[in-house]
Amino acid sequence: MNKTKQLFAGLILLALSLESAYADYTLNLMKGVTKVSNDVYDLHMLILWICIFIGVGVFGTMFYSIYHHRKSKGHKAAQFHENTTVEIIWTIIPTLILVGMAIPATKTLLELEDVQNSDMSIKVTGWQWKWEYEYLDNGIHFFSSLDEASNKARQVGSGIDPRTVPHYLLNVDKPLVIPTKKKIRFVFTAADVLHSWWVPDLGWKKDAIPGFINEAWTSVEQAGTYRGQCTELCGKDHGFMPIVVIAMDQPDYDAWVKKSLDDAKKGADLSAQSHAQLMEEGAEVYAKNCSTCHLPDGKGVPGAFPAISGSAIAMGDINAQAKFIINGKAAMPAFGKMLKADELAQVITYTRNALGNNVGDEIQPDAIQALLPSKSAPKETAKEIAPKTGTAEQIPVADKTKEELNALGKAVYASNCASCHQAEGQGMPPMFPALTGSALVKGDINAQIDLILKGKGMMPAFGHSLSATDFAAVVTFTRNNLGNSVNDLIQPSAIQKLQAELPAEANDDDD
Ligand code: HEC
Ligand code: HEC
Ligand SMILES: [Cu+2]
Repeated sequence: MNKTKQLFAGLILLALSLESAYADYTLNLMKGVTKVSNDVYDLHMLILWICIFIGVGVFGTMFYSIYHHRKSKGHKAAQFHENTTVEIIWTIIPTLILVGMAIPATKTLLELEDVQNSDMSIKVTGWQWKWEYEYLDNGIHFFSSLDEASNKARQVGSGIDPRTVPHYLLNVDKPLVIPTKKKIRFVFTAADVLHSWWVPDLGWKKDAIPGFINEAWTSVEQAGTYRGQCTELCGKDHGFMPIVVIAMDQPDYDAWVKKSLDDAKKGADLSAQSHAQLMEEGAEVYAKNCSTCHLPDGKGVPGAFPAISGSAIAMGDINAQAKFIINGKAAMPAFGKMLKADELAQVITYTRNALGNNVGDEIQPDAIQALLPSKSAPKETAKEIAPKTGTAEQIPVADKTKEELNALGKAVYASNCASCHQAEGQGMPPMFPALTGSALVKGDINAQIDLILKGKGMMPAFGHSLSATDFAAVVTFTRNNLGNSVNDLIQPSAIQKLQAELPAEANDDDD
C-alpha cells in the first residue's frame, strides 16, 4: 500500500516538473494562426469526441455487463449463433459513423489542398542545409540559414550554453516575410536531398523533393513571427535549417518588399579589399556556409566531405578554385548562386590562407564578378526597358546577329528562366512545362512572344522586366537551343514595339 502511494506521489511530481520544464508544451494540438489550422484543430476535436463517445459507450456497456451479469451472481450465458439482425446492425452503425467522419475530414483536406486563386506564389527550395525563397511575383530571392548565435553554440565543445541563446536552433539570418490576410501559394522542391518544410502554426508540413513540385498554401490572419524546422530525418544537418515566417500587415510588407528590391539592386561591393579584411570576413562566410560540411577546422569528414586543409584545389590555381566553388560539383553546392562576389572572394582567400593552408595569395571581388554567370546584363541595358507609360520616347535598339542573340540569350535564360524551366529546358512537369520540344516554342514566334510578354498563371510576365534586347535574345535562344532548332530569330527593335504597346505595369497593391 505504501509502495503504491509512493509511486503515485512520484508520478505526480514527475508530471509537475515536466509541466514546468516544458511550459510551452501543452497536451493538445496547437490551434495555429490560420483558418485551415483552426479547421484541422476542430476536425481533430470532433473526431476525438466521437471516439471518446464510442469508447465510453462500448467499454461502459461491456464492463457493466461483465460485472452485473457475472457467473457468481447466478447468471448463465445465452447460447445463440448467427443472429442476422445483430450482424446487420453492427455493420450499418459503424459504416454510418465512418461516413459521418469522412465528410468533415474530406472537406478539410480539400480546403488544405486548394491552392487556386492565390494572391502570390513563393517557391521554396531545400538545400543542404538552408532554405531558398523566391517570390515569383516580385523577383525577391534569398537564402535563409541558421542564425550565427545558434550556429556557434551548436558546435561540439563550443562551451556556449544553448539555453542562453534566444530561440536556439529556431532562428535564421533572413526570415521569410509574408503579408497577412493574403492567400499565399507555396511551391516546394529541393536541390539535393529530401527536405520537409514545417511551421506548426500554419497547420501543415510539406516534403521538398528534388525534381518534383509539391504545393501548399496559407493565409495568416495575425501579424507575428512563426517558427518551424526542416523535419526530414535522413541526413546530417536537417535539424540545423530552421524556418522563420514573419507575417506583416500589408503596409509593412510593402515597405519590406521595396527595401529588399533596393538592396538586391545594390549587389556586391566590388571595391578592392585588403588581405586582412578578406581574411577576417572570409572566416565568417566560411563559418556560416562551409563549416557544416567541411567542419570548422577544415578537416572535413573523410569519405563524405573532403578536407580543406591541404586540399589540392584550395592550394592550387586560384581561378580554378574560384570556378569550382562558383559551379559546385556533386554534393558540393554551387555557391555562385548563393554568395555575392565579395563574399566569394573573402571565403576563397580565407580557405587558401587559413585552416592549415598557407598559399599567401588572394582574389579580389571584381575578379570573381568576371567569373560569375552574367546577371548584370539586364542592368546595363536597363535604359532600353519600355517606358512604363508606353508612350514616352524610346532609345532605339541595335539589331544583332543570331549568334549574338543566342549567346546573350543563354545568360538571360540562366538568370531568369532556368529556376522554373531548368537549365536544360526540361522543366518540372506538370507544374513548369518543358521548353524542349514545346509546341509553343516550336510554333508561331508571335504566340511565344505574347506569352512571355504577358505571362500566364505561374509564368511571370517579362514584358516590363526584361530589356528589349534581353527579351529578343532569350526568345531566340529558346527556339534554337535546349533541344529546339526552329532556326529563326526576333530582333530587339520588334520587341521594343510590342513592349511600347503593353499597358503600364500593373500595380498589384490593393491599398
Ligand atoms: C553540403 C556540403 C558542402 C558545403 C556546405 C560546402 N562544401 Fe565544399 N565540398 C563538398 C563536397 C561533397 C566536396 C567534394 C566534391 C567532389 O569533388 O565531388 C567539396 C569540395 C570542396 C573543395 C575541394 C576539396 C578537394 O580538395 O577536393 C573545396 C576547396 C571546397 N569544397 C570549398 C568549400 C567552400 C569554400 C565552401 C563554402 C563556401 C564549401 N566548400 C561548402 C561539400 C560541401
Ligand atoms: C516562376 C516560374 C517561371 C519562370 C521564372 C519562367 N517561366 Fe515560363 N512558364 C512557367 C509556367 C508555370 C508555364 C505554364 C503556363 C501555363 O500554360 O499556364 C510557363 C510556360 C512557358 C512557355 C510555354 C511552354 C509551353 O509549351 O506551354 C514558354 C515558351 C516559357 N514559359 C518561356 C519562359 C522564358 C523564356 C522564361 C524566362 C524569360 C520563363 N519562361 C520563365 C513558369 C515560369
Ligand atoms: Cu532539410
